[in-house]
Amino acid sequence: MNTRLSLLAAACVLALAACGNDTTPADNATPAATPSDTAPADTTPTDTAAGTPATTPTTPGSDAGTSATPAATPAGSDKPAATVDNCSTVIEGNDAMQFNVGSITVPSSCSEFTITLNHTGQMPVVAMGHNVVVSKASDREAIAAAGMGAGVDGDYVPADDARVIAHTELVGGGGTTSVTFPVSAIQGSGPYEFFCSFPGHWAVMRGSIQVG
Ligand SMILES: [Cu+2]
Repeated sequence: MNTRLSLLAAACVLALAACGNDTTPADNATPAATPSDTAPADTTPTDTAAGTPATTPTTPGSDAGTSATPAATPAGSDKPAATVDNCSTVIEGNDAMQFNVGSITVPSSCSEFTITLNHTGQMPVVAMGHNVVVSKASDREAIAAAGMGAGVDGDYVPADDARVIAHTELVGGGGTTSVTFPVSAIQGSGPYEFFCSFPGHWAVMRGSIQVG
């Protein structure tokens, strides 16, 4: 009898254990399902987040395009237009790696145009040198890449490069430089840009230049 009771007890234990085991996987299944539910939940906010910033830049971009010429939108559209006087303009570069203008409109009545750059900062040319290079917008990146080989002594401008329409010297803080070029050089199929070819600067120190 004792043996049978023991067996019965053992059977009960096994049954309970079996029941317990059945319960445990069921519990495991539930949390397993929760992460699955969470994953799609994560995907949804991601899509929403991606859609939101995409919409946001579009609005300021459209505003910039409305307030300025369409050519100003891709480069320097957040900066004011340069003041032009007597077929020339004076622009500034600073120690914060910025030009003070985002676009230059050259009067069509000018046969030549002069850009003067004042470096209003204090940093040396090797650390924060600025120049002004004029080219087609589509040539900017390639000119800057080739200009790295010219080094600071070569103004970071590739020598004898037909893509370079005009360029000033590279100057450090307190320096001034200028360049004069024929307006006909920027009357072809642009758009054209002015930029600083110092390594890294060309990505942000740039603006549009057009004949208006
Ligand atoms: Cu620069």
